[in-house]
Amino acid sequence: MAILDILHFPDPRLRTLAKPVEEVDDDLRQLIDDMFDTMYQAPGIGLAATQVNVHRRLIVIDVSEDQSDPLVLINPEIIDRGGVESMDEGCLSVPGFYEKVSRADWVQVRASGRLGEPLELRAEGLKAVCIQHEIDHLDGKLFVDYLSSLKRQRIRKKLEKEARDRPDGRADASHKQQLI
Ligand code: K1U
Ligand code: ZN
Repeated sequence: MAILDILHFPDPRLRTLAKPVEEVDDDLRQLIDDMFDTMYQAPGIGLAATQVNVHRRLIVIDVSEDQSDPLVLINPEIIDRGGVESMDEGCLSVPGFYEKVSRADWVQVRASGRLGEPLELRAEGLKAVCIQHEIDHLDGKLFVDYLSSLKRQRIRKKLEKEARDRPDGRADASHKQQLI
């Protein structure tokens, strides 16, 4: 079990456009397992590779209450969407802040699964919102980008202060990029 460090807003590495996964191999499956461990421990309902400083198109999700519905999406693409849903969103990269964001209420997604097998699925409600939130991460986008610049600025200032005050100074860690 490995718990990975999660990047925090406004770390510029969160703005990286992730590259497609080219090979689904044991190294990638180890990363997937580590991402699930990290997400469940946080706790959270989703995690994008971008958030753990791996700039490949990979997300993990589990919106169940008992860790019974893990979903791995490699190179996910939304091929259709509809409806409008407005719900409070949080983000493990923006700890402590929850704000309403408007998104599609259902999505049809094409991706590959943990073994590299092709997948197509329709998700609704919280799962659909979470998939959109995680794909945004792969495109370097954060839920705070949907808020007013005033709100975004306030959040940025609070998190910058918290990072400064933290003894490990984690937000100042090296800006080295990690690609597997
Ligand atoms: O991407 C992330 O940072 C994970 C994020 C996903 C998400 C939450 C809400 C709406 C859209 C996307 C989180 O998991 S934040 C934590 C959270 O929502 C939660 C934590 C424990 C139990 C239930 C929810
Ligand atoms: Zn997030």
